Amino acid sequence: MNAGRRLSTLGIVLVVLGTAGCAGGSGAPASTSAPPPGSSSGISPSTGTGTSTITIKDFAYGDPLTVAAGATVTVTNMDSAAHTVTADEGSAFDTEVKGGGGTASFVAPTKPGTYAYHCTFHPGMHGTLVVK
Ligand SMILES: [Cu+2]
Repeated sequence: MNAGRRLSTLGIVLVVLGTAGCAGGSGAPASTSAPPPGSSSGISPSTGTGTSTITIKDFAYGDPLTVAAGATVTVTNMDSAAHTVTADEGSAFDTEVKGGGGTASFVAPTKPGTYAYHCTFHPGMHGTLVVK
């Protein structure tokens, strides 16, 4: 009898968990957004792991992006104006991205480090690419 009660309690808990998992959506904090399998625990920037994409919007690059050495980084430009992703130092990378949803890609440096970059058209635009 006790066992039966325990099982039914477990069932309710599972149902509740399942409902909560499926109900994510409009503005929920989504504390349980399942990370992709194999992603290492530890520092996980808000930009997320796995996708190496810089989205330019409102003349801003968004949060710093962390990528693996030599990874291909895709840049999407949601502004109407064209932008570039140009490394501040040397010629680590330099890509122009046309406006209106244009995309471009570049290969991240193979040397780990933090790379600041900017837009050659708009000197006020700055971003950070972290290579590890
Ligand atoms: Cu720009």
